[in-house]
Amino acid sequence: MNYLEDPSFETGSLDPWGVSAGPYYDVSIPTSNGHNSAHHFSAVRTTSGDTPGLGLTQTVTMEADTVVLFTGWIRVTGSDDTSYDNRVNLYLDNQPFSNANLDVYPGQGWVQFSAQSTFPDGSHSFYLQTLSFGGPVGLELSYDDFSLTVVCSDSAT
Ligand SMILES: [Ca+2]
Repeated sequence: MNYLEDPSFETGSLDPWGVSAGPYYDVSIPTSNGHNSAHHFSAVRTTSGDTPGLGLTQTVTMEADTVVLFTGWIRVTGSDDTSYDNRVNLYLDNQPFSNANLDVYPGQGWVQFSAQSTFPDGSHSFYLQTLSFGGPVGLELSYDDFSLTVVCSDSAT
């Protein structure tokens, strides 16, 4: 079971994702060139240089204390300069996932990232942040095929 709704953006809508992009990105759901699918999330930079984080959030609800695994795909395009670092961070209720940092650069194509963390039961804010270091106007961050699944339930307590 994937705890995330619309994890592959195939509805063509941003709902139920919350997006924080400020004036720094043009956000859309393109209908082609996703990862193994048509639709994907796209954020194209409207300013150059370092930018505040691009955020995707969604509320998830756990029924018991569980260890969960997140996987997703990111692609950076829009520049021939492969030195522009884009760092992905994952948070739950503002606490970082363990092993949740990934650096992605233009020219790598779709790159998979994953991280594991423990969720207590209840409702939580899942937050995927990308920090873009340097880079020109037009640099595009694409995301697709997110998955948040239970690895094991903590039944010992
Ligand atoms: Ca997709």
